[in-house]
Amino acid sequence: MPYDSHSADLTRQKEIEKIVLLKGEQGKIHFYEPNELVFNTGKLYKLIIKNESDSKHYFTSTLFAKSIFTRKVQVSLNNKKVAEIKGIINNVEVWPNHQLEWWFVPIKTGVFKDLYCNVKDTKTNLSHANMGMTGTIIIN
Ligand SMILES: [Cu+2]
Repeated sequence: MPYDSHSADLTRQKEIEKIVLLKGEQGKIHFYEPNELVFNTGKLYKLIIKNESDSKHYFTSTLFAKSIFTRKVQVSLNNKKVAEIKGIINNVEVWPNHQLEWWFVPIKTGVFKDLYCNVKDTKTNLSHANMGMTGTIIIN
């Protein structure tokens, strides 16, 4: 129980759900859908990062990670919670046909164009970012 029952805990408000899909095909293309995500400061978000492709992918944005307060990253398997990771998260990696939830509250505004995936494509030897897997995160 909190000592001060009147304190406002921004991480306990009703969450706003957003989904970003990790898509593509080895040797052809890799991308985020959508490749632009918009959030507002002070709101609690549940960002579902879902891999619907045949490769593993990173969701990496250092500027974004520095502009949010992470409540938890939750991992589920067959719709059953199997893990919660708490603390400062800098990036996450998701394997094919799996997903995770990143629960966070944006605390700093900005336009962050450093979202990318640095996994190497097994057929072209290019990074996924070089094949199109980049994006922008906007915090208003
Ligand atoms: Cu990737």
